[in-house]
Amino acid sequence: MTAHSTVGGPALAQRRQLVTEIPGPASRELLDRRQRSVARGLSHVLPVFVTAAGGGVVIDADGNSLIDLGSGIAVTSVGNSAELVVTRVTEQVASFTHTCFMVAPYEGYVQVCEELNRLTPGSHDKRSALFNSGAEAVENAVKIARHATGRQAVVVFDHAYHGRTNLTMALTAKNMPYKDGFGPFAGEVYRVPMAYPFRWPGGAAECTAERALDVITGLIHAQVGENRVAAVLIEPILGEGGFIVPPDGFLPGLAQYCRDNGIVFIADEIQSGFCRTGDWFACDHEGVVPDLITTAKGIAGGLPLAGVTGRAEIMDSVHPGGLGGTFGGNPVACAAALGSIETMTKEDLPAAARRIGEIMLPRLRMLAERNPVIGDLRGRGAMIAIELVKPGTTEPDAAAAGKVAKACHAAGVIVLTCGTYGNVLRFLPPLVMSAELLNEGLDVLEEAFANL
Ligand code: PLZ
Repeated sequence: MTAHSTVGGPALAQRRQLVTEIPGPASRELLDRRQRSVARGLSHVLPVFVTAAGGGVVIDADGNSLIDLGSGIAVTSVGNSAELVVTRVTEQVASFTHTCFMVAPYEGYVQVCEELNRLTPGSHDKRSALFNSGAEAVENAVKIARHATGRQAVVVFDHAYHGRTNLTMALTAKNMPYKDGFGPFAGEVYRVPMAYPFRWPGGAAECTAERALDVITGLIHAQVGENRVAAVLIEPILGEGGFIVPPDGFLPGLAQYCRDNGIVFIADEIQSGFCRTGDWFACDHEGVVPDLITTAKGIAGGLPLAGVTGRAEIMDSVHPGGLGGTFGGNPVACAAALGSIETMTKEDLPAAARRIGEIMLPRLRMLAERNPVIGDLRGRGAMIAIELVKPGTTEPDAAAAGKVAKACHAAGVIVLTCGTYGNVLRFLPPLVMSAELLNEGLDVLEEAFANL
């Protein structure tokens, strides 16, 4: 990618440039208006207001150009305002904006479903349904699994994140800020331990697929009953929970357990999907074929769209009219998805994600060697994180993560935190980001650690 590429966005110079402090006067004025008009429950990571974004940079109201290592939480994988997204959306918005697929259907919806059926793991007969948000997709996956099995229980994991609606709050593990004071939550949700190597009792070496599966299946047997379980729902690499990568063999073993017990295995690939981890889907890494898969975020280059894709017999167990919504699979969002998928294919973004990982991992490894506050480095492709702890322990150090993130923001690099304890720094660059820009972002990160 050249310095002024149009791939992944308008011809914005792909560079970091600060012309004011962060936030500058224009952003400060907008922050003030925001405070007086927007509900307090909505927080923000960065104190700047955006006026443009393209490729791997975000421009703020004061003209600062920031390096984006967050992609709007794993959404703009094809870059902001990617060329094919812009052309397809522009054409679509000029021809028609909405009919409601349940009223009068259109080809774009069908095309997106065809693409989802083709790209998601497994060559079996599939069907898809489209929705507006990740949470809505997860809710519908659970509805479908319950309908197909005639069972009610749903098994989820420690550190899981699945959304903020009532059912998905119940599926999400972390109380603050997602659940506190928002109950009562939906029933028939059972939580089991996650195969989290860094925090496994006895240490990472003890965290084998076999042991973790023993614990989990034992709990399901004792506390729920296999025959009552409609679905096991898991993020193949946990996102909000801290970019937790389970040991090899864990996901295949879990999928096999589900097959053996008539349980629908649902992979929530809302954060890990669409090229992010170096494959089209994180499940592909070990050849895992979920029964249902939820997608959103990266699917449509920033427009709101989500999907549930799965085995035809499970998806089609639902009666006509049992699924839907006014806006789900909106034609403009579908056009954006088709533009995104075409970009991912043409630019080979799974390979781009692997290249990003190959740049980040060795540099972060060296950073971890110099900084004992980094207790763990993990992830795959362009979904990489470091977990910060009190040196020599596993005690989370959220304050250090916050300080490093703040220092990066002040220096013009967008980084995000995550994790149940808020002590994980995660990196999710747009997959079209140039090596130079990525390396500059990492320089700033290293400086932030040096000043910690
Ligand atoms: N499943 C795996 O990562 C969204 C949440 C940001 P929606 N993650 C970002 C926040 O604080 O609200 C997510 C996810 C996984 C489901 C969801 C939910 O997707 O599109 O935010 O509803």
